[in-house]
Amino acid sequence: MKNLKFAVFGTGFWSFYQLSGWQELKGVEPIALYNRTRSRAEEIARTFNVPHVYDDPEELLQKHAAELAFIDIITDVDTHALFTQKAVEYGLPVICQKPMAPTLETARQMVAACKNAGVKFYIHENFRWQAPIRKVKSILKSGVLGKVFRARVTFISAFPVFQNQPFLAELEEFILTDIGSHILDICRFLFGEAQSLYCQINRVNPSIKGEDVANVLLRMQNGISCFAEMSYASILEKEAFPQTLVQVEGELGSLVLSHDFQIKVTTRQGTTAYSAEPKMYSWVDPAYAVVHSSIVDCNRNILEDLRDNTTAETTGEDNFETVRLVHAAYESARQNKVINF
Ligand code: 89Y
Repeated sequence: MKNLKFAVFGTGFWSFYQLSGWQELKGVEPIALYNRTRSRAEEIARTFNVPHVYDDPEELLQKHAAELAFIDIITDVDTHALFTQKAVEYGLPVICQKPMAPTLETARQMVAACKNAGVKFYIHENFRWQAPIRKVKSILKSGVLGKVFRARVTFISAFPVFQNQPFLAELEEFILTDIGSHILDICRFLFGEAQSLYCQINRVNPSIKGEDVANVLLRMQNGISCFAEMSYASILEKEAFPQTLVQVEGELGSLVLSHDFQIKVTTRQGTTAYSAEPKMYSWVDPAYAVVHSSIVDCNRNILEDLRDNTTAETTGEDNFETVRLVHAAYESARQNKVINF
């Protein structure tokens, strides 16, 4: 089987983990890196043995497009549309980090541009690929809880996230785009599409620009009432970062995903406990373990689609529905109104 060669655009904080994730998979090979600051790209190229480095994206594409199977965009959100457009011009499948775009309209244009050009478009949305979230999904699918009527998806933390990713402090729209993109995607993944939502936001930390607390109450099309709560301002006895905690109530029982990947399912017959630990690769930063580990599973799913047209879960078209929820949440918070879809 021939290796699929790819180029990476952007060699910031996440690129080390994204490239480490690719290294766990067979048949895929990074051959060129682009970064605005060349020295940083050279550093990453040395770490991963990538032969070509550029600080001009056009030059990279002119020299290598013919041998590339896809490009992987790991830049900040502001350049996602630009580089996706470049991929479209060169007819190359493209993977883009979340959040897809800074506005809903830009996201819509990106999805349409790829569709019209027949270019495969994926979003690297990895939270739904986390081991405990997959386990919750399989328990829900088993039907043991009966008809689900209520859920709570929680990401509450005081982790100093701005140390590793300082640009997050500069975002006018912070937690809903950064974490809401993941959490609302998990809500869709577990409980289906939303029919309406209502959102309230707060900014607690005075040294950042955007909101760091968000509460989103969704009514799903199947009637489930789903509360998604997020915070980077909550100092709790047990810091959970970067874990998502989940509680689900159904007519026959309940499920709780609590700290350290422990899941308990309770029915009238009693409680069953499961553990859903992430796979600990050698390169995983323990502070981000469950997230880093899920990069491999997300990449594998996309790779299968690139090779065999299997339909990846996190296509641009699918993720557009998550982007829609994020921006509807801002709209709801601005207007203090329920948004119906
Ligand atoms: O950027 C975010 C992400 O995608 O996962 C956690 C994070 O690094 C900080 O909120």
